[in-house]
Amino acid sequence: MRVAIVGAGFGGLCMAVKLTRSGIPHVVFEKGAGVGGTWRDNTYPGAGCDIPSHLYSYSFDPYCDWSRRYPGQPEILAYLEMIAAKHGIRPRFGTEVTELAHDGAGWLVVTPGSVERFDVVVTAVGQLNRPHVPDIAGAGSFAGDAFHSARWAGRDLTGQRVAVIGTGSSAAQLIPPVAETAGHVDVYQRTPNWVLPKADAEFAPLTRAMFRWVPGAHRAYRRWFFGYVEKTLWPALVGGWSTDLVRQKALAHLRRQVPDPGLRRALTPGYPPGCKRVVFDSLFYPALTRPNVDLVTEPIVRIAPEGVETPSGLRRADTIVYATGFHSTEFLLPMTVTNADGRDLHDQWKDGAEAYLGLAAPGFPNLFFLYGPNTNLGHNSIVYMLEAQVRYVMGCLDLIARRGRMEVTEGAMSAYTSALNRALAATVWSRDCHSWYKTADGKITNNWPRTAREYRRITRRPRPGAYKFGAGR
Ligand code: N01
Repeated sequence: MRVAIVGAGFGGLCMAVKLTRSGIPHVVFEKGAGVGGTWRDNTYPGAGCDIPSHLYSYSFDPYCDWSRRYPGQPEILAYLEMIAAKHGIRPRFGTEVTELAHDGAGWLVVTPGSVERFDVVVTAVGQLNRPHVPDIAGAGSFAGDAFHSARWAGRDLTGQRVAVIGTGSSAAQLIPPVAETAGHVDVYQRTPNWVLPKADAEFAPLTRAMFRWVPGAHRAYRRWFFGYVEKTLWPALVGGWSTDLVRQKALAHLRRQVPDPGLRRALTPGYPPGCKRVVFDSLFYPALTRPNVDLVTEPIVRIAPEGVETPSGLRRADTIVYATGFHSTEFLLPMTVTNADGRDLHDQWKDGAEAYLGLAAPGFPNLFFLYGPNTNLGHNSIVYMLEAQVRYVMGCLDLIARRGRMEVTEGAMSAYTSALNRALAATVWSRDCHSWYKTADGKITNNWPRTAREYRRITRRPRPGAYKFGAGR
């Protein structure tokens, strides 16, 4: 059996490690020049993770020597590079998969210079991999430098007048360090976010040494933290009993950090916490109170060669940073995926992507998605979800070896979707707010509505009854 993996980020590397350990031949296709996925792409100043460090490495290869409570991008990327080197994973870099097509005998994996057949394909391309740059009138006429937050490429904005469009997690992380050296920063906010404090700090040398050298310390801390996040954050961020506590905590954070009542009002959201992804940050609000930073809440009318226009006039800028998010609901694009009957997966998904357990789609045998539809978490580490998915796919490979090509049935898919939709309808994400969790029509395609532990439980092993098996692989 030969397996193709598309993507060498957290998901693709995890899959490759497990296949390597099992001796299953595989190829990792990676369009970029290195491993790391989102942690290779997002190099803006301040880039880091708002999930505690000790939850952010694989359980089978835990990193115990984190320098901080919340890991920065360079440290996460170094960890993933270490994983690839340690397990001898050598992706084909600079090789973008443009098409997956089943020809009846197997999956043809098409790249600009090659076509190769595999028995099984596992996609691991992430949900936040394609930058979204809004189509603002006049954007092309801007005379300065304009770029997306995920395409920073080492720029230094010292002394410049900077316009940052967007106030999501990326903007909240990059604005504080940029404001320290820029001449002036205008922050264009369309919708305020709920912001919770992030108690980041370097680990004291003794604490760091304990995690590194005391047997079991890291594992015990990780287990405790995981349980804490599941019990407290999950019910709060899906709209459960503790949502009001989050609101109170966020409002207290805002009061503590922003003395000006006018600015505070502008930063206070009008929708329930959790409806959009909560921002965890303790540096964002203080940055907005700096004399060289303005929060602009008026709508952007157009972009002119000299800067950004609002109804009150032109605000000059040398550089525009689009911290405007990603094409999060367009799963797998721009790849085309067709089955042996010529059916296009994106036609099947035209009303919003759906997959059984987020992992498989009817009509598309031996094709598995990591971090697929409805497997994102608003509260816990995605690494945990990815490991559950990889374990499930390994179970599927075992079934394929014994029973032949496998394809999830329409019945299993529709029963799963009905239960998922019922659970999603009860969450705060379905309420009246715009977020990257849902399509323009309001279908929630990204988030998993239950706890991470529950997801792991239901993906413990594939249920053969949910699949039909065909001849050959
Ligand atoms: O993107 P976003 P992000 N005119 O989609 C605004 C993860 N992440 O890159 O809210 C004006 O959240 C948009 O406004 P509105 C994390 O899961 C994790 O910041 O749509 N503004 C919003 O303010 C996060 O949630 C870490 O009204 C426009 C912003 O742009 C996810 O990545 C760190 C606009 C987009 O916010 C995405 O975060 C960083 C327009 N036309 C990111 N279009 C960790 O720590 C969009 N906006 C793990």
